[in-house]
Amino acid sequence: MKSWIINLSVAISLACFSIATHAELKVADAWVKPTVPGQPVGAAYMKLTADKNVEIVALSSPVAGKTELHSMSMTDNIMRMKRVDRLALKAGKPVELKPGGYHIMLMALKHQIKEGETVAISLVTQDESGNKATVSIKAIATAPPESDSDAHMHMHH
Ligand SMILES: [Cu+2]
Repeated sequence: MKSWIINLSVAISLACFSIATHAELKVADAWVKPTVPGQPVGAAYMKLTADKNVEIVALSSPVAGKTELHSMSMTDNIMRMKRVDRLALKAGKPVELKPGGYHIMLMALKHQIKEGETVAISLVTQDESGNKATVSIKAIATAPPESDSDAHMHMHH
């Protein structure tokens, strides 16, 4: 019992130490759209909140040959995706990656992403003094939330 208490206090002080010295990136509601067999690309979505100004400068996932950040916009009724090299996250300001907007594109998929599967994604952030940190995310493959995506997109046509 005594050693358990000591271990706990060590863990707490380590946690405080890391908050004091590194930018923290909060990730919420990470999910991936399940794919059909043979589908070459998939997309991941999540809410990101950084505690200080950082940029996402690199991404990777073991399920994809290439992982990129994309933006999406509607021009002349056509959805266009553009690669975003660096995505800026302002301190305390949540950025939502969602269908029809920013998304993480999983390219050259190595296998089908089935509903219920957990997909690992790593983000590399860089703060204003150039310090890099890697954030590991577990995104769940699940059908898109009712309120999103296709329903909204179709309304623009
Ligand atoms: Cu894309």
